Amino acid sequence: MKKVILSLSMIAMIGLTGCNNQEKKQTENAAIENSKELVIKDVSFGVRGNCGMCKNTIEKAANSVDGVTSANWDGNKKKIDVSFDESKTNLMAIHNAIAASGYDTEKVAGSKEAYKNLPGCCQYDHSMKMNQSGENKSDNHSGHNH
Ligand SMILES: [Cu+2]
Repeated sequence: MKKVILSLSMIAMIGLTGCNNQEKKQTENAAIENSKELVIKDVSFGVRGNCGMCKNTIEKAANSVDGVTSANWDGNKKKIDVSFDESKTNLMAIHNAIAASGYDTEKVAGSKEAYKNLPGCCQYDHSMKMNQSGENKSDNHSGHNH
């Protein structure tokens, strides 16, 4: 009986130490995806854009890549979360597809031709900051981790 209580409290402790739960969540999601016997990889990277129409265009471009299972562009953070089957495509193919639709990504500059054909409201500022997640920067919560 003591042993059971001991191991239970250990499990509880392991659970509580996960304060940095963002990363943990992602690995949990990946584990769920993997159980479908697909090699699904989750990535996110910066993509410039303005509005809901941009969101449609960007996500459509990403989804047009064979092997992409989901794409979600965040207009506030200027970044996209993409899940894709690693056996079917790769990260650069997704960058290239989005760039071809006229949008700058972190790695590939958007097609100028496609950009010219975007609606006026979508002609985003090329100096716009991308990927404003604060994930890899100290985001002024200096001193405490959460
Ligand atoms: Cu737009």
